[in-house]
Amino acid sequence: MEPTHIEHIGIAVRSLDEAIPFYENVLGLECYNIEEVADQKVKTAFFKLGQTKIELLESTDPEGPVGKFIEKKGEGIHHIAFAVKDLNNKLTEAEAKGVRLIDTRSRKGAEGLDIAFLHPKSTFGVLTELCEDNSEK
Ligand code: CMX
Repeated sequence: MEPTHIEHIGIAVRSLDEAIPFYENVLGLECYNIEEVADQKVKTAFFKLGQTKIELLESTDPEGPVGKFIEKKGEGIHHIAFAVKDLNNKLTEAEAKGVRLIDTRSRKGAEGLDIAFLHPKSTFGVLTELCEDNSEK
């Protein structure tokens, strides 16, 4: 895969309004973007720290992936996203190595990135996202 860096860490929260002040007022980070990803049934808030972002995820539907996660496990780390190049080829490689894919091809995610998820049951319990920034290509 040869990821270049951790693109972001996704954290499931019940309420962006309640969680954002911790990141801004305690950690001193700045929320630079709030975006709803209707497709994923979430509202997201982003903070930047070096090359890595923190993505807070509030569910907009109890039947969506984050709604179900919070119902089952409560708030906490939901996924880790690695930045890769040639995302679709990396998915093919991962599948050939026996990894279970959630997305067999990349799709559009928050911040205009191309994204795809690997199933936590084949990544040792951590929902793993691969992403690629093709916005300047
Ligand atoms: N991390 C680790 N394990 C997780 C998980 C997560 N985030 N979400 C679910 N699981 C576990 C469940 O606990 C369950 O384990 P057990 O069988 O041991 O109980 C297993 O995975 C299957 O869970 P499930 O409830 O049967 O299946 P779901 O319908 O909840 O689907 C998943 C799980 C990962 C396939 C689904 O959430 C998914 O497709 N996620 C990818 C998309 C996504 O998460 N989008 C939100 C973020 C979008 C963004 O970043 O913009």
